[in-house]
Amino acid sequence: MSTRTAVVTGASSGIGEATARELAKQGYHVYIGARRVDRLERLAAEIGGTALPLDVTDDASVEAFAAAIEHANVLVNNAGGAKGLAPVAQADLDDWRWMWETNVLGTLRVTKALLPKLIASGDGLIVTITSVAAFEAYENGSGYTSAKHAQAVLHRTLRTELLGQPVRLTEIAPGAVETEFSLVRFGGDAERAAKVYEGIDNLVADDIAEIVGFVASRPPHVNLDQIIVKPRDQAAAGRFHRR
Ligand code: NJP
Repeated sequence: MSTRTAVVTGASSGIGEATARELAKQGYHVYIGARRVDRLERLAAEIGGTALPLDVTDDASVEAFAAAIEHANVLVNNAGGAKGLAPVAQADLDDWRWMWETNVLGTLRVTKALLPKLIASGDGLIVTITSVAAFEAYENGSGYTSAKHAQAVLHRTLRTELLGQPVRLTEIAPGAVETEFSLVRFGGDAERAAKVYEGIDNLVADDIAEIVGFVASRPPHVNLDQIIVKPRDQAAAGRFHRR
């Protein structure tokens, strides 16, 4: 096979959508997965990629997704997000389950399913989009920070387990990126979501996509292990300069 292929999960919006565009621009055939298939189909038509339904929380869905992908050089584990902001004392177990299922077990399911193909490609790359929340704890964020820590440890463990295999592993940990992330976190409350980004020069999805593109375009012996990227206006997970 001469065309290199990339797989991007959560490509129906935000970072995943921008990453699919960037990798297509680099000449990859891109398989894009998410639950909102109508959005994927529009993007696939634009970039000449393949839209596939994917729910990373569902074993059968991940199995069917992986079966539809013949070979894979790049996997971008991007599907994820947060639900709610609550102190541990008032933790909503359903929100926690959503975050762990999506970020942690979702990454596990998809990675496990595609690993044989990534190894067989002879030049594989796994990029996992974690978060500054994978490095820090912040108040009211324990459901998300714990899930992102766990997702990151899964990814970092693979970096050691795959030593000797032709697969690179890169963790990209963004700070604030203006996407649908906060809209999802606050259950569709657009006003509350907008406040998160108010008065800050936020990162945008393309900023992260360009970094994925840079990582993917390094020669096979160059492994960028971890990249933490925040807006200049952000010093830590909950610390911003607002105008
Ligand atoms: O958010 P958003 P981002 N199965 O909401 C998909 C991390 N991050 O681009 O299924 C399959 O625009 C969902 O698709 P759909 C964050 O944790 C962000 O910012 O159609 N896909 C959509 O395409 C996440 O890991 C920020 O609803 C599922 C995508 O995920 C990654 O960046 C900061 C799914 C989410 O797009 C991309 O998020 C940070 C499922 N079950 C880390 N559930 C930030 N934005 O500030 C969701 O530190 N998706």
